[in-house]
Amino acid sequence: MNPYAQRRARVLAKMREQGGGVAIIPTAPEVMRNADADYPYRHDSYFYYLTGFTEPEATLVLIAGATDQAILFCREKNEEREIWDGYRYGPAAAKEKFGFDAAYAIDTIDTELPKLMANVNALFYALGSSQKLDTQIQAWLNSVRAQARAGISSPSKAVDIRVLLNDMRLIKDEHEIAIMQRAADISSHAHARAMRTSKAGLREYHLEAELLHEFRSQGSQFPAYGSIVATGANACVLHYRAGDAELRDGDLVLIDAGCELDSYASDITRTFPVNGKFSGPQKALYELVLNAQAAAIAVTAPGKRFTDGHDAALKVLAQGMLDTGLLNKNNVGSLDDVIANGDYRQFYMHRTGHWLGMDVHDVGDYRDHVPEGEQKPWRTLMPGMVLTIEPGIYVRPAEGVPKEFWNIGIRIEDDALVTASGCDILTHKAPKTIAEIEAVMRA
Ligand SMILES: [Mn+2]
Repeated sequence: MNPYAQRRARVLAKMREQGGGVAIIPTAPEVMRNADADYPYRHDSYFYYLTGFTEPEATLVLIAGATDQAILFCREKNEEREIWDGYRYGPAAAKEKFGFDAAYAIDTIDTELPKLMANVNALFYALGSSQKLDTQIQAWLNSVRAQARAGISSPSKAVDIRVLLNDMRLIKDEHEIAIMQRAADISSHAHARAMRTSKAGLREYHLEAELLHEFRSQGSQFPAYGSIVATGANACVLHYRAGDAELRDGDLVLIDAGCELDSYASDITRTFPVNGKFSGPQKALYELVLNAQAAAIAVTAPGKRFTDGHDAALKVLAQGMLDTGLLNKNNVGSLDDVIANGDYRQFYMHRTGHWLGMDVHDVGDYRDHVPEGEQKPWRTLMPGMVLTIEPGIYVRPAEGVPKEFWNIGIRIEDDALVTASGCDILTHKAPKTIAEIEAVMRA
């Protein structure tokens, strides 16, 4: 069975546990950028997870009734449109190729869906996720209700299907892990390529171009998110995009970039010196962030909590802030005080990771599921979860902060797959230690 059909079978089983019903999962709309030009099309992640189908204007319907059924609504074959826009499967070929029980033209959905919703207990869909879907569902429900006097009943309950799907998507299967490993490899090579290209006088966009070249030439369809290429003081702007600032001798460059491959994201940050050689102060803070990351990686293992990594990294970073004089002991007190009072936030203001998958900030609860009313503890890590581990330090000029550290911004980010005994760093091919980075940049 193909992985998508396997996942559909699992969703259907979960729907059955809740009394059965009909699930409706549309793909994403096409979005116009300007005039006649669309944004590059990206299908909906939930839809793709259950179909592997990448055409726009499609909807998956799953029926957990007397028998299980998976039905695709998609665009009809259309010779005229295919000349302009390219191949379409059409319902017949899509049914065969993707293993659906039935497939219909998307144009017939308004007449077909009310039939499929007749005498069904529950509707499963992404409640309130899209105005269009809400409006469609209202219309379909009304046409089922219109047949009440003919003895046809309409669904009486709605369940947010994302609750089922998010839990499934949080644990990656082998098919997904293989793709994520390839995405991580491509992004790792892209970072190494940017390091090798770097030299004073180039601009941030030159390095961005190197990243894009590597992504695309290795088969990635898109960057998974807007690439950050930030040199000098720009590295202290957390969501800075690659701009046109000049790379200057003696400055660092922070690159946060990853490709999307076959619908799966990778997410890597590396920080390196423009000229290939770390200065003393840069080295001091770099080692600190690297040690913080190692502490987080060490507690990324099954049975640990999602926040254990953040707590471990934070402890190392906060101690380092005291040791380097970024924070003045006389003002802020001990390590425990710094953590309790949040003084570290002057230099470390984000969390240490997030789930990663089809979406770069992937779905999945960050809290464990517990009975209603109980305090929800942070999520317990399990094999198959993938998360980023990305501590950093950002020093904006300020009174009392040693000048040698001003405008240094460093983040080190890897993608970790939780395994049976610990974690695998999927992005291990991206040079990371000072020795590795300096060696790559010397070559
Ligand atoms: Mn990230």
